[in-house]
Formats: sequence, structure tokens, C-alpha cells
Amino acid sequence: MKVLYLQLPVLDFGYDYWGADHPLAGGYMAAYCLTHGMDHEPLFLPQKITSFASTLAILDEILRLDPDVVVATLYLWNIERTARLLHLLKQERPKVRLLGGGPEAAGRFGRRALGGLLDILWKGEGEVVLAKVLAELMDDPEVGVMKLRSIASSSDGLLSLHELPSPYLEGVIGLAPDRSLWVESMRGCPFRCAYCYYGKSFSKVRWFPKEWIERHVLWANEKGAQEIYFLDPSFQVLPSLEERLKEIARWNRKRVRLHTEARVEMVDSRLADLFREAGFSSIETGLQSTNNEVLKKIGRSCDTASFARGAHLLLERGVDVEIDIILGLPGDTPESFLATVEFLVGEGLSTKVNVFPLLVLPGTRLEERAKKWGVNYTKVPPYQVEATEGGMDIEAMRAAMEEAEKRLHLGLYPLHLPEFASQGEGWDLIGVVEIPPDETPEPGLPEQVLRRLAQCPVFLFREGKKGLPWEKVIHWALWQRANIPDILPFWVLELNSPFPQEELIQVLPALHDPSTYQARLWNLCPDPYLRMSSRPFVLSTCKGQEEFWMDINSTVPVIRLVREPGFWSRERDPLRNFPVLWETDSLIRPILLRELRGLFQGREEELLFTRWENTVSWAMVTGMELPLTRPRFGRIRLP
Ligand code: B12
Ligand code: SF4
Repeated sequence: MKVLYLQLPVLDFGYDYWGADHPLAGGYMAAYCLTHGMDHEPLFLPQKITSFASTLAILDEILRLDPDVVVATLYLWNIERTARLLHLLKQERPKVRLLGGGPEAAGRFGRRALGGLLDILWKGEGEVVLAKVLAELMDDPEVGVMKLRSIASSSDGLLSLHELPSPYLEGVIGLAPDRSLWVESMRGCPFRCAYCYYGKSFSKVRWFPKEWIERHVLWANEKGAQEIYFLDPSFQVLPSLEERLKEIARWNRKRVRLHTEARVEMVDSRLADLFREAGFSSIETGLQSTNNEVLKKIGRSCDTASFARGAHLLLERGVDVEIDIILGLPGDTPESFLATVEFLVGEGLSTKVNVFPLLVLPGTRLEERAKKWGVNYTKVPPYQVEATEGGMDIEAMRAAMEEAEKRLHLGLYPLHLPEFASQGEGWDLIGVVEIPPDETPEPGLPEQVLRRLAQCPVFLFREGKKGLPWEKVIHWALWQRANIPDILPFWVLELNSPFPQEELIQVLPALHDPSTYQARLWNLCPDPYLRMSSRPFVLSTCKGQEEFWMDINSTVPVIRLVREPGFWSRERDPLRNFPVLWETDSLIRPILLRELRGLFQGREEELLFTRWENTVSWAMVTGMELPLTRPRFGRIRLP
């Protein structure tokens, strides 16, 4: 029996999360089932497909693998896309058995989106349940849904972690794509913060045995891992913490970087030394708020003096401290939120700060109490706050976010540029769809193109003799929203000479789909352009009227189009800070690229190429990192 363990990744416009696309939950379940007599064939999709391909391209890969059973892991970032994918799969393969679980199984949204489609939707730990369900399916592949559900619900009780086989040591999964090893040393969390599902509502905390940690640290050393990420929510509650840190220091012979989450309030100089000696290079810590009223409501407390002291002790020893704060907690006001920001600035702790808007996650105490606490939120993922009792509405939260960005000197919402670079031959996915100017075809892509499309494709509209076909741009955008709503598209409009700005402003609403996850996730971003569900750009040789192009750039970013070397020699060019696309099929000599280094110092990613080999040379010249596992992207020009 072929069982596909499916977990769709976190997405964004720059494929930034490719390194964290790792099916750990499936790995655990497959390892447990294999070592408990379920002799099945576990399948995982290649990561270059999951991280970079659109939903239909993933469907194509699943059809090729032809699984009998799909085990889907559902998180808030993937539940809608997984639902669409599984509906399409069921249409093509009516006999496939579909099982789902993960944090999103705990909520109403999950049941609505997938309840009818799945044979089981399991809320809770999956290893034991899945083994029982697979045993039944192996015995009788046609077994009825009701029987499967009753088998699942009769298996309660939490697994003893001493019996759990390791998905890594059993060879089921390897390191994450960025070569880090993710390992738990506990399940559950002793704290009960109202907004959190990290502890998955387990009634107690369970620990993995000491040997588990030892074997994983040794394995990571042996495999040349870049980092070991202890997924524990509160590493400091590990029993015999000091002893364990000393042991980790001994096991971690090659000094693989370590990372975890912990409360820094309890860190004294001795513990800080031990963290450093074990190999910790970074610790993420939740401050959330410094306001006592707010903290009390969400079941937390914080001694700010101890927090600052602990954080500094770690920083002094070279351990990075990444601090999380939340905007929009119950009772939060713009003043209380900004007081938290000020605390970090005042303490000199503002270099690595994440500001997360509050999410009302399914299965949490906050979800139960949201109404009582006056927290309004969207009832669909990511369940983001829209108003608080403290008087913050969306506009007030956007303003607070903007102020936080200013005070912390942080860009919390990065702008990604389109990826134009492609390989001439033998590509895996289509990254650029070029739409010719005059005889622009009706919107729509042939099936064989749709099934090879990248997740963040570029739709490049070429300018013709009659200018740009604005109407067609709108039709294409509406077609995309109706037919392939899951992708994160870049709309690149070639416009080489000044044009009526209203034309551009009029197409923008069609390029934004407010019903997408992306639009909801970035709803509190202060910049209206970045709140869009797609990324429009103007591509231009910028002929004439520099002020005109500067003006356009303040509405929609402009990328400068160049075809010949030498564009950098123009001194005092007011448009010199625009990103540049160097469109050429030739290989550019590294000596030329070295000349450009100075011009793009600190913004290396703003020089773009149409040929992938040139991107690689540029990365070598500048030391810029490229995704190691990126598939080959191709470019097509519609007839
Ligand atoms: C690693 C991680 C990430 C990684 C990505 C993970 C990935 N592989 O793609 C990164 C760092 C990118 C990430 C980002 C975010 N994350 Co995160 N993340 C985690 C973390 C720490 C570990 C996930 C994991 O692998 N756990 C270990 C596995 C074994 O546990 P599990 O997933 O629960 O699986 C078990 C069961 O659920 C069940 N099960 C799972 N699938 C199935 C299927 C079947 C059929 C069955 C029967 C059972 C079953 O069995 C499994 C084994 O016991 C969890 C917290 C945690 N400890 O789980 C949060 C968590 C998943 N993240 C969460 C959140 C909120 C986020 C963010 C939205 C945070 C933010 N505000 O930005 C962002 C996403 C941003 C975006 N753009 O959307 C929430 C998700 C809640 C939800 N309803 O989905 C969690 C639970 C933490 C929390 N705060 O409560 N995250
Ligand atoms: S926020 Fe951290 S400490 Fe609080 S319950 Fe979640 S994991 Fe535990």
C-alpha cells in the first residue's frame, strides 16, 4: 500500500520559507507505523515541488505517484490549499483514501473545509491512531468511513515518548532543506498562554529520554547539519537543565549551531555560559507585551528587569536573542503596544524583533474567550485580529505597526522582486509566462502549462506598437483569481515611455484578491501596495522625464530594463536606486559583474537577470545566497 504523507509549506512571494519545508509530522507517523508492523510504502513529495510548485503542478506529481492513501498535515497556512488539492485529487482518483490531522483539525474551519472529504480528520497526536487506521485499510481497502472513524476515536491516550522511533534514525526523513535538524525534546508546554496552540492542549508535558537527545545531536554532527533546532516551546523547563546543557556540549563535538525557544527571564550568568558552551547561537523568546493587565488576561507574567538582564547575558556571550511581541492582544491599546516597543528600544534589545499580529488559533483558550474579551478576528485562517476592546481597529493597528517599524528600524513586511531568471533547456517548472503585445491571446493557459506552473510565476506583459493592452491585463488577472487562486503572481507591465498614470491605477483593484490567505495575512501591513495579494511591477527602460518614473515608483515599483552593459556609468542618475533587470541571453563575464558590485552594495538582490547562469555568477561575485534546492525554472512565450 502506497501512503503519501502530504504537508504543504508556508508560502511567500520570495520562496523565503524553502529551507523550512519539512514534513516532520509525516516523518514521525511513517516511522511509527513502519516499526509497528504496518508494512506500507511511505511516500513524500520532492521538496523542490512542494516549496516551488503551484497546486496543479503538485497535483500532477501526486497523480504520477498514484498513492492509495494520503495523510495530510493541516496547519493554518496550508489548510485551504490542501482542501483544494485534495478535492481535485478525489475527482481524478475517486478511490484514494484521504486522512487529515494536525493543529487545524482542532477547529471549525477545518471541519467545514475538509470534514466531508476526509475519511478521518484527527485532532491530536497521530502516531498510534494512524497505525490503527492503516492496519484496517491494509486489511480491507474498501472499509467504510464510519468504521474507520470509530477505530480512530477508540484509540485515545498519549504515547509514551520512550517508545517513539526517530524518523531520522529510521531513515524516513533527512535533514530539513536548509540542512537543519528539527528535534523535539518534549511534547506539550507547562504554561497555558491563552493564544497558543504550541502545547496542543496536551494535559501534561512529556519528555523524550536523554538518549533521544544524545542520539540526535550525534547524528546531526555526523551528517554535517548546519543547525539543530530544538522545537521545544520552553527549553528552560527541561529537567536537570544544567546537566543536560553540559551533556549537549560534550555530544556536540563539531559545534553544530543550536537554536531553541526559551524564556530568558530565568537566565543567569551561569546558565548563559552553559547555553553558549553547548553551542547555542540563537534563542527565540516571547516577550509579547510589557503591560501587566494584558499579560494577566492571556495567562502570562513578565519581570521586565529579569527579561532584559537575561537577554543581555546571552547577547554578551554571542548568543543571538530574537524577541517576539504581539500586536492586538486583549486589552491592548496603541499606547500599551508602543510601550512594549519602547521598552525594547530603551534596553538596547531592538535588533531582532518579530512583531506578530494576534492570531486567534483554533483550540485555544483565546478562541473560547475572544467574544468576552472583545477581540474581533477573521473566522478564516490566519484568524487575525481586526479589533480589540482596548479601542484598536484595523487602521489603528496599521498605524501602530508603522510606528513600531520606525522605532525598531525594521521592515516587517519585505518587498520581493520577481524572479525572471530561467534555464533554456530541461526546466522543471515554468517561472515566467511572457504575453506578447499586439495579438494578446485571450486569458488562460493550456492544461500542460498549468500543470507545470511555479508557485510565484511572473506574468510579463510586453508593450507593443499600440502600447500596453490594459484591458487584457485586467482579464488575465480575473482569470487567474478564478482559476488558480492559490498562486502568488507577479504582474510585470512593460512600459517604456511615459503613459497616463490613471491607466495603471485603474488596473490595480483587479490585481488584488481580498479573499486569499496572503491578503488576510498581510492585512495589518501599513503599506497598501504590500497588502495586495499579488505584486504588480512596471518594467521600463525609463526613457525621458525622470520625475515621471519616480512618481510611478511611489505607486507601483519600477524595475529598470537594460539590454546593454554600461548603464551603470551614468553618474548622478536620479533613477540609479531602481532595481535593474539585465535582459540578455548571453553569458555575462564575471569581470563586468565585479565592476557592478559597488553600485549594488547592500542591495545585491536588486540586480536581476533573465538567464539563470548570470544570476549564479552574480551570486558568486557578491556572496549572495541562493536557495540550494531550487528547481530549474523555464520561460514560455504565449503564441
Ligand atoms: C516548525 C514550525 C514552523 C515553521 C514551518 C513548519 C513547516 N514544516 O512548514 C515556520 C518557522 C516557517 C513556522 C511559521 C509559522 N507558524 Co509555526 N510552528 C512550527 C512548530 C514549532 C513545529 C511544527 C512541527 O513540525 N511540529 C512537530 C509535529 C510532530 O507536530 P504536529 O505538527 O502537531 O503533528 C502531530 C499531530 O498534529 C498529528 N498529525 C499531524 N498530521 C496528521 C495527519 C493525520 C492523518 C493524523 C491522524 C494526525 C496528524 O500527529 C503528529 C505527530 O504526533 C509548531 C509548534 C509545534 N511544536 O508543533 C508551530 C505551529 C505549527 N506554527 C504556528 C503558527 C501560528 C505559525 C505562524 C503563522 C506564526 C506567525 N504568526 O507568523 C507562521 C506561518 C506564517 C505564514 N506565512 O503563514 C501554529 C499553527 C496553529 C495552526 N492552527 O495551524 C503552531 C502550532 C504554533 C502555535 N503558535 O501554536 N512554523
Ligand atoms: S506561548 Fe510559549 S510558554 Fe506560552 S503556552 Fe505557548 S509555548 Fe508555552
